[in-house]
Parts: sequence; C-alpha cells; structure tokens
Amino acid sequence: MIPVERTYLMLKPDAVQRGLCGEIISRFERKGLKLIAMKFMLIPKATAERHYGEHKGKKFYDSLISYITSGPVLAMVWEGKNAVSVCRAMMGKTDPQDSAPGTIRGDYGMDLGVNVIHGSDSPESAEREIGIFFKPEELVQYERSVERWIYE
Ligand code: D4T
Repeated sequence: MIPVERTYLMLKPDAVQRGLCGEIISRFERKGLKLIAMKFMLIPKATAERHYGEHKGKKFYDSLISYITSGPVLAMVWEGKNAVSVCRAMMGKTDPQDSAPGTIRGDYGMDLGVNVIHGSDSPESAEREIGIFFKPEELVQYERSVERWIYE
C-alpha cells in the first residue's frame, strides 16, 4: 500500500525571482516525494489573506501579504509517507538565520520575511491550503513505476 499523505508547498516570490525553483523542486523529487499538482500564479490579495488568515492582526501580517502577492509563486502539491513532516524538515526553521545548512531555507535564505518556501504544518492545514489553491480535479492521479524502490 503506497502512503498518500499530501502537503501544500509554495515557492515564494523570492525563489521565483532568484531562479531557485528548479533546484528546490529537484530536492523533493530526489527525496522520493511524488508531485501531483503544480501551478505558477500571481496570488490574488483575497487568496493570500485566506491562506495567511491565522496571522491576521500580527505586526508582520501586512508585509507578509504584500510580499506573497508581490510576484509569481509556484504552488505545488506533493504526496508521500509523512509528507508534511518530511517536507518541513527539508525546509528548515521559519527564520533562515536559524535554519541548518542542508535545509532549503538554511541553504538559500537570509531573512525571516523573505524565506523562500512555504510548507503546510499539519495534514489538516495541508487539506485546507490545497483547497485554497487547487480544484480537486487539478490533483493528478497517476502511478509511478519506481514506487517499490522508494517504499519497502
Ligand atoms: P510559512 O507559513 O510561510 O511556511 O512559514 P512557517 O509556517 O514556517 O511560519 P509561520 O506560519 O509562523 O509564518 C508565516 C510567514 O510569516 C513570516 N514571518 C513570520 C514574518 O515575516 N515575521 C515573523 O515575525 C514571523 C513569525 C515568515 C513566514
């Protein structure tokens, strides 16, 4: 039985502007996670406010919304065993200054407000966030022949 936890990952405007998307996607591919959806988009302000609703009222909220809507992002859904926690570990801490080398934010980021990537923090958040950015029919169902070399 192939595990199917899903997570929502988003390469933020700084990752797009700096040309880091290919390298970062490669990390998730090489790890063994399965890509099931991808969308290159400018996030409408209302969508950004929905996505970051939990931060409304915090002092960094306005700058967060203006940053995430400042240029295109690459929205993705990845699937795999414990996909949420595996991807969070690969991303590193929220603040790139605290992120270990070898993590995405540790390798590519310098500052908290420009931290390269978003990843869901729980399976429940993942379902919510996937629903904000994708229609159910945009999640692509397919078989990978390599699966038995990734999962025991
Ligand atoms: P995201 O949601 O972008 O993946 O980040 P995290 O899940 O790792 O962290 P978060 O929700 O606590 O923060 C969301 C987003 O806000 C920025 N931020 C955060 C900021 O600019 N200043 C701050 O003080 C904090 C706490 C960074 C990530």
